[in-house]
Amino acid sequence: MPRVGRPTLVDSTMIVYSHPDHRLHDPVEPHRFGGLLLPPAETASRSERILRALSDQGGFEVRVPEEIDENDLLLVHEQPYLEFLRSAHSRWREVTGGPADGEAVAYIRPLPGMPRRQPTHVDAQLGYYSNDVDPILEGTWRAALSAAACALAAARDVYRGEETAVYALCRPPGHHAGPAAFGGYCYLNNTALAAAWLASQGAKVGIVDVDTHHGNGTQAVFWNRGDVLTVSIHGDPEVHFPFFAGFPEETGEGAGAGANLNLPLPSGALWDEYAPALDRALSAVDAFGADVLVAALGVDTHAADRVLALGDDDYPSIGEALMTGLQLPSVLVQEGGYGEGVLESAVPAVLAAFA
Ligand code: Q9C
Ligand code: ZN
Repeated sequence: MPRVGRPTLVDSTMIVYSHPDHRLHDPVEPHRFGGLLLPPAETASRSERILRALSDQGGFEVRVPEEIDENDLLLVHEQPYLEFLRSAHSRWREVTGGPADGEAVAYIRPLPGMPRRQPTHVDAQLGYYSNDVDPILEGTWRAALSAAACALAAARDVYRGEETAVYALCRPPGHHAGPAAFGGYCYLNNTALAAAWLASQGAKVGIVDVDTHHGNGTQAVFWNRGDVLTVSIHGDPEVHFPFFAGFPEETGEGAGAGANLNLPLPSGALWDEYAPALDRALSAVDAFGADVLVAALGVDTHAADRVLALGDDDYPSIGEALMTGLQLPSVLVQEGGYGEGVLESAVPAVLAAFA
């Protein structure tokens, strides 16, 4: 069995990958969600908030990842989707006369139940390649590439055994992006890319997704694969985004049969319900025999983000459980977390357990 390297030297600082290009994706247009017109929640300030909090806590070394090899994206995503993402904004401008700072958003989708013809018009492609109302900005592609580069750099460092745990401060986030779809603020699936790259090196990978929303994109990517275990703990999809996936009966198919575990929790769940789910997740990774952990580290489980209701004090316990519960080399990939004070307190708290 291939071994992911284990460092022999203990060092006290944790490497953080962050890329300034994330700022190129900073949507401003409000969108309608269930009757409410809301400003975007997933904005560039999120990374700045996290970086400030890490610098206040100390013990982190922030690095810019090297440029991505775009062929690595094919480990997870389909080529036509990548070409769409790269060209969508400029083609949208040509067709609509929209401004450079305009936000291209889907308004039409294929009628369900009919075979899908691959469309050529950019307005049709926006609906064909998404399941949500997320915008594509002029800089979305470069920002998404920069996030993917962070995740891949973190995976490489951990694989080489130079580090036990590396944090990829990815934004935009990734776990709702499928092989050929964006949604839920996600364009390229950073978590899946880190895991697929590690698997391509022969590692057995366990993904634990602790974002408060089901990791539907990640589940889709590995649905038929037996070399990557996907586990997600999240708010009940009967009443929470992404609604159409995240139920316990979804366990994978083909070679991936039994390699997907969904652990939904009731709305407003507290630590007393969360902790047993986390234990089950870690037992599954252990039973799978993973060589390496990829954690999809959303901190929107916090009460302020209004799906589950964890508190500030629970995040050191999440870090501790992931670290001591598994004792695996770990790639920690930032996903969601939005509310006032949530990122600032929860992210450093989880990382402290690994640092
Ligand atoms: N009330 C991530 O956490 N929901 N994505 C919008 C607003 C979209 C979450 C509804 C939630 C997407 C990465
Ligand atoms: Zn989330």
